[in-house]
Amino acid sequence: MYSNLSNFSEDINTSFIVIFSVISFFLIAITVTIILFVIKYREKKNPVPTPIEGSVILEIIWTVIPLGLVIGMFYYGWMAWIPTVSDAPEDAIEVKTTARMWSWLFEYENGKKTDTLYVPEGKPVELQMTSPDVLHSLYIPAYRIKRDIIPGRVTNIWFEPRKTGSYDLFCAEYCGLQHAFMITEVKVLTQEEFDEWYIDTTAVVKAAATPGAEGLQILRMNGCIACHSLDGSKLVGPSYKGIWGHEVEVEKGGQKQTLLVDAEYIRNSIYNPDEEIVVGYSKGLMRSYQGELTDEDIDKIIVYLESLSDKKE
Ligand SMILES: [Cu+2]
Repeated sequence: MYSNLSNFSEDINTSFIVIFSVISFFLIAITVTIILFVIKYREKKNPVPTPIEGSVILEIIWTVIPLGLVIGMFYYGWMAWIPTVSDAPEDAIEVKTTARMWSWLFEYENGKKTDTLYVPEGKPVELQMTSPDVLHSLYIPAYRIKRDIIPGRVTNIWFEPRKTGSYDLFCAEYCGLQHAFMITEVKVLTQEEFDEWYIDTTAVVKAAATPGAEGLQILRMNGCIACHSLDGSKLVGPSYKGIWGHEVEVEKGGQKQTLLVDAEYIRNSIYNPDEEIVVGYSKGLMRSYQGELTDEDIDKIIVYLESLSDKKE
């Protein structure tokens, strides 16, 4: 039962089993006692109620035993929880983690960026987490860790994966319409596999062999495709498919207008998303990427949009 997937699993599992055992015992014991008393002391057999005297010994027993039990449960919970929020070991791999509506971004010390968390087996990993928009929460159930991510603050969490494989990583704080899209994976590799993956910063260059591949990479890394599909389906925002070079009806300053989807329009939609809203979509759902995406990035995105359209520049 996932007993050794991370350095925290065993202690958290123990505290769960202790607490679950205690409450299960009392659930059964109390239920059985109620049933027995209902039968034994039913009114038909005891028409006249017997007066009950107080009992100091009983009072002490049913105060001291539950007190010991709750302190015991607290002890196991506390001892399992404290290490998860303590400082990571010095040699931990640091990964800058950004949670945003509605995707994840992991940035490594050598500048490598991914939307899946790659880590080596048996090495501590520290996630330094921030959010540019709303509250999120990083949750890796298999590792028994969860921590909130707060806009304007950096919160840390660390763990040491003990076994290679893929495990779910998702947002556990309802953060808006596409909250459920904030699911990705921790991929635990062997040290050799990880080293090989880590030094391979050529991935972007290789992808550039097909037109628009760099643009697609930028869209993925910035979480754009959580809200804008690539296949024409309608999500929170309009799809990227087949828009380039076509006309689109937008609402601008309270009036409907027809605009051409050109470089100007794309740039404005990224920098001032609420200015020209495509009819049928809502305002206020996208933040500006001014200062995050450069003009050069947008040019690369445009090359990709062209590849999704029958119209060329
Ligand atoms: Cu979220």
